[in-house]
Amino acid sequence: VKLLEGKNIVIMGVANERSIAWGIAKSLHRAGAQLIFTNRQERSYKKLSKLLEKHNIKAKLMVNCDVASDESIQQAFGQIKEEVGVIHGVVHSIAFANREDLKGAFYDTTRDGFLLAHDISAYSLVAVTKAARELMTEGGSIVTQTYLGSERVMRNYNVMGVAKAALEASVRYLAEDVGKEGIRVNAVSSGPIRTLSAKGVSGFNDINSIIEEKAPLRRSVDQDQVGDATLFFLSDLSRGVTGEVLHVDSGYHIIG
Ligand code: 0WD
Repeated sequence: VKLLEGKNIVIMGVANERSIAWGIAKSLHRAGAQLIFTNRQERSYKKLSKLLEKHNIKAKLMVNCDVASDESIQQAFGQIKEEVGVIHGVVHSIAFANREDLKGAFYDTTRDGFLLAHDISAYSLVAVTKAARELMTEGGSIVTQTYLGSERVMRNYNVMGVAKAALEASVRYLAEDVGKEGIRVNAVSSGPIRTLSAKGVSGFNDINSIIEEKAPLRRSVDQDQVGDATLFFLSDLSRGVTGEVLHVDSGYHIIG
């Protein structure tokens, strides 16, 4: 069965082949979805175009969107409405913090660094949900990407852990807002994966080897596993689930 046949899904946050959003794109494509991509940078747009060509995937639409700007979000979803019409899902796979805020003491985080991390990594989901719901006239599903640093202190993750806590709480409040419209909002909490963003977190490679040693499944997580879990949330299989955070981390979070 093709779980997403005839569904229009917006994917935000493919920077390159390693991006979690790219693993998700492949899963959704296999499930028959029509994909709409948003990119912030010209560089990401070029990389994505090459990736799509290489994997023989045709995007329904590619639009520019910088979630730091309300105007850019408005414009992106306006263009999607004009060219595609109804959408059934959004994948939010976006986060940012200054590199100097991802090491050392959390109390050294500057006011600006704190606000920036929360703006791009948490508020963006709120703004995107507001814009996307208008196009979800047949109901829909919104899925974001979070990390265990929201629940526990992970060394160096610092301000991003606090932003992810805000993101997860936002998932719950948004789920309540849009539930009556038949729209669900959920998060996947992935184990560490080597991506461009992960490189910004000091000592990231050590976390990865701890997963391989301590997690019940004794192996690290990859983009395809996150892709399939995200597919579950976007499909009807999860129709009874909203406001949830699903750990796709080889079970690491249950270990004391
Ligand atoms: O271990 C990991 N890699 C984990 C990542 C574990 C658990 C969760 N996550 C989360 C991240 O926190 C993030 O929310 O998954 C999401 C995706 O992360 P990723 O796949 O690791 O990161 P990456 O491949 O670097 O993509 C991040 C993208 C940016 O790439 P570019 O080069 O275009 O800046 O986030 C997007 C962007 O595509 N992004 C923005 N998009 C729109 N507007 C913005 C922005 N202002 N800032 C960053």
